[in-house]
Amino acid sequence: MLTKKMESALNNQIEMEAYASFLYLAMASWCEQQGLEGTSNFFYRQAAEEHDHMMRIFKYILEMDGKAVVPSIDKPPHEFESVQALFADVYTHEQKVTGAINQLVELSANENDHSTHNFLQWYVMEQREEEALMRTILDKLKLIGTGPQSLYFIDKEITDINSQAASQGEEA
Ligand code: OFO
Repeated sequence: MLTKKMESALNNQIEMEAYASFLYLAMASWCEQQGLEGTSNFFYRQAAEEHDHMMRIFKYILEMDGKAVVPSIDKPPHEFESVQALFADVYTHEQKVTGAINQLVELSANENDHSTHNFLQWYVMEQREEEALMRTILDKLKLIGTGPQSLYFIDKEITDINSQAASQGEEA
Protein backbone atom coordinates (compact mmCIF):
# COMPACT_ATOMS: atom_id res chain seq x y z
CA MET A 1 0.00 0.00 0.00
CA LEU A 2 1.37 3.39 -1.01
CA THR A 3 0.81 6.60 0.92
CA LYS A 4 -0.94 9.30 -1.12
CA LYS A 5 2.25 11.35 -1.05
CA MET A 6 4.31 8.45 -2.44
CA GLU A 7 1.69 7.60 -5.06
CA SER A 8 1.60 11.19 -6.28
CA ALA A 9 5.41 11.46 -6.37
CA LEU A 10 5.63 8.20 -8.38
CA ASN A 11 3.01 9.51 -10.80
CA ASN A 12 5.14 12.65 -11.28
CA GLN A 13 8.04 10.38 -12.14
CA ILE A 14 5.88 8.61 -14.73
CA GLU A 15 5.45 12.01 -16.38
CA MET A 16 9.18 12.69 -16.27
CA GLU A 17 10.07 9.34 -17.85
CA ALA A 18 7.40 9.85 -20.52
CA TYR A 19 8.79 13.30 -21.30
CA ALA A 20 12.30 11.82 -21.57
CA SER A 21 10.95 9.25 -24.04
CA PHE A 22 9.38 11.98 -26.20
CA LEU A 23 12.46 14.19 -25.93
CA TYR A 24 14.67 11.38 -27.22
CA LEU A 25 12.19 10.62 -29.99
CA ALA A 26 12.36 14.29 -31.05
CA MET A 27 16.16 14.03 -31.00
CA ALA A 28 16.01 10.84 -33.11
CA SER A 29 13.88 12.71 -35.62
CA TRP A 30 16.33 15.65 -35.80
CA CYS A 31 19.34 13.33 -36.14
CA GLU A 32 17.68 11.34 -38.91
CA GLN A 33 16.97 14.58 -40.80
CA GLN A 34 20.66 15.51 -40.50
CA GLY A 35 21.66 12.16 -42.04
CA LEU A 36 23.02 10.91 -38.70
CA GLU A 37 21.56 7.45 -38.99
CA GLY A 38 23.56 5.78 -36.21
CA THR A 39 22.84 8.63 -33.80
CA SER A 40 19.15 8.55 -34.61
CA ASN A 41 19.11 4.79 -33.91
CA PHE A 42 20.77 5.51 -30.57
CA PHE A 43 17.95 7.91 -29.70
CA TYR A 44 15.20 5.55 -30.92
CA ARG A 45 16.61 2.98 -28.50
CA GLN A 46 16.86 5.55 -25.68
CA ALA A 47 13.26 6.61 -26.31
CA ALA A 48 12.12 2.97 -26.03
CA GLU A 49 14.14 2.56 -22.82
CA GLU A 50 12.53 5.61 -21.25
CA HIS A 51 9.13 4.24 -22.20
CA ASP A 52 10.08 1.05 -20.37
CA HIS A 53 11.15 3.11 -17.31
CA MET A 54 7.75 4.79 -17.35
CA MET A 55 5.93 1.45 -17.61
CA ARG A 56 7.88 -0.10 -14.73
CA ILE A 57 6.60 2.66 -12.40
CA PHE A 58 3.11 2.45 -13.89
CA LYS A 59 2.92 -1.27 -13.19
CA TYR A 60 4.50 -0.91 -9.77
CA ILE A 61 1.89 1.61 -8.61
CA LEU A 62 -0.89 -0.76 -9.73
CA GLU A 63 0.81 -3.72 -8.08
CA MET A 64 0.79 -1.68 -4.85
CA ASP A 65 -2.94 -1.13 -5.22
CA GLY A 66 -2.46 2.51 -6.18
CA LYS A 67 -3.74 4.58 -9.08
CA ALA A 68 -1.36 4.97 -12.03
CA VAL A 69 -2.19 8.07 -14.05
CA VAL A 70 -1.46 8.54 -17.76
CA PRO A 71 0.19 11.98 -17.95
CA SER A 72 -0.14 14.76 -20.50
CA ILE A 73 3.27 15.54 -21.90
CA ASP A 74 4.76 18.90 -22.89
CA LYS A 75 5.95 19.10 -26.47
CA PRO A 76 9.73 18.63 -26.48
CA PRO A 77 12.05 20.85 -28.57
CA HIS A 78 12.46 19.73 -32.19
CA GLU A 79 15.36 21.95 -33.24
CA PHE A 80 18.92 21.62 -31.99
CA GLU A 81 21.91 23.80 -32.63
CA SER A 82 24.35 20.94 -33.19
CA VAL A 83 24.90 17.33 -32.24
CA GLN A 84 27.28 18.53 -29.50
CA ALA A 85 24.62 20.86 -28.05
CA LEU A 86 22.09 18.06 -28.26
CA PHE A 87 24.21 15.67 -26.18
CA ALA A 88 24.96 18.44 -23.68
CA ASP A 89 21.16 18.82 -23.28
CA VAL A 90 20.80 15.06 -22.81
CA TYR A 91 23.41 15.05 -20.05
CA THR A 92 21.72 17.95 -18.26
CA HIS A 93 18.37 16.19 -18.60
CA GLU A 94 19.73 12.95 -17.16
CA GLN A 95 21.20 14.84 -14.20
CA LYS A 96 17.79 16.36 -13.58
CA VAL A 97 16.19 12.88 -13.64
CA THR A 98 18.84 11.59 -11.22
CA GLY A 99 17.92 14.43 -8.85
CA ALA A 100 14.24 13.46 -9.08
CA ILE A 101 15.03 9.78 -8.39
CA ASN A 102 17.13 10.77 -5.38
CA GLN A 103 14.21 12.78 -4.02
CA LEU A 104 11.91 9.78 -4.48
CA VAL A 105 14.36 7.56 -2.60
CA GLU A 106 14.48 10.11 0.20
CA LEU A 107 10.68 10.32 0.33
CA SER A 108 10.33 6.53 0.45
CA ALA A 109 12.73 6.44 3.41
CA ASN A 110 10.82 9.22 5.19
CA GLU A 111 7.54 7.39 4.58
CA ASN A 112 9.07 4.18 5.92
CA ASP A 113 8.11 2.55 2.59
CA HIS A 114 10.67 -0.23 2.25
CA SER A 115 9.06 -1.75 -0.82
CA THR A 116 9.26 1.49 -2.84
CA HIS A 117 12.72 2.16 -1.49
CA ASN A 118 13.78 -1.24 -2.77
CA PHE A 119 11.98 -0.77 -6.11
CA LEU A 120 13.77 2.54 -6.68
CA GLN A 121 17.27 1.07 -6.34
CA TRP A 122 17.06 -0.15 -9.96
CA TYR A 123 16.53 3.47 -11.05
CA VAL A 124 19.48 4.64 -8.96
CA MET A 125 21.72 2.18 -10.82
CA GLU A 126 20.17 2.99 -14.19
CA GLN A 127 20.76 6.73 -13.74
CA ARG A 128 24.36 6.14 -12.73
CA GLU A 129 24.88 4.11 -15.94
CA GLU A 130 23.08 6.62 -18.13
CA GLU A 131 25.03 9.58 -16.78
CA ALA A 132 28.30 7.68 -17.29
CA LEU A 133 27.28 6.78 -20.87
CA MET A 134 26.43 10.39 -21.72
CA ARG A 135 29.72 11.60 -20.22
CA THR A 136 31.61 9.06 -22.35
CA ILE A 137 29.84 10.33 -25.46
CA LEU A 138 30.53 13.98 -24.59
CA ASP A 139 34.23 13.16 -24.08
CA LYS A 140 34.36 11.43 -27.49
CA LEU A 141 32.66 14.39 -29.16
CA LYS A 142 35.29 16.69 -27.66
CA LEU A 143 38.08 14.46 -28.97
CA ILE A 144 36.58 14.31 -32.46
CA GLY A 145 36.13 18.09 -32.55
CA THR A 146 34.19 20.02 -35.16
CA GLY A 147 36.38 19.57 -38.26
CA PRO A 148 34.94 18.95 -41.77
CA GLN A 149 34.34 15.22 -41.38
CA SER A 150 33.52 15.28 -37.69
CA LEU A 151 29.84 14.42 -38.20
CA TYR A 152 30.81 11.28 -40.08
CA PHE A 153 33.10 10.15 -37.25
CA ILE A 154 30.62 11.13 -34.55
CA ASP A 155 27.91 9.05 -36.20
CA LYS A 156 30.28 6.12 -36.56
CA GLU A 157 31.28 6.35 -32.89
CA ILE A 158 27.68 6.56 -31.68
CA THR A 159 26.77 3.58 -33.89
CA ASP A 160 29.41 1.51 -32.04
CA ILE A 161 28.28 2.78 -28.64
CA ASN A 162 24.69 1.99 -29.56
CA SER A 163 25.43 -1.59 -30.57
CA GLN A 164 27.43 -2.13 -27.37
CA ALA A 165 24.57 -0.72 -25.28
CA ALA A 166 22.04 -2.82 -27.19
CA SER A 167 23.98 -6.05 -26.64
CA GLN A 168 24.42 -5.24 -22.93
CA GLY A 169 20.67 -4.68 -22.78
CA GLU A 170 20.04 -8.08 -24.35
CA GLU A 171 22.32 -9.76 -21.82
CA ALA A 172 20.62 -8.02 -18.85
FE1 OFO B 1 14.68 7.01 -17.25
O1 OFO B 1 16.46 6.82 -17.38
FE2 OFO B 1 17.24 8.40 -17.82
O2 OFO B 1 15.99 9.56 -17.88
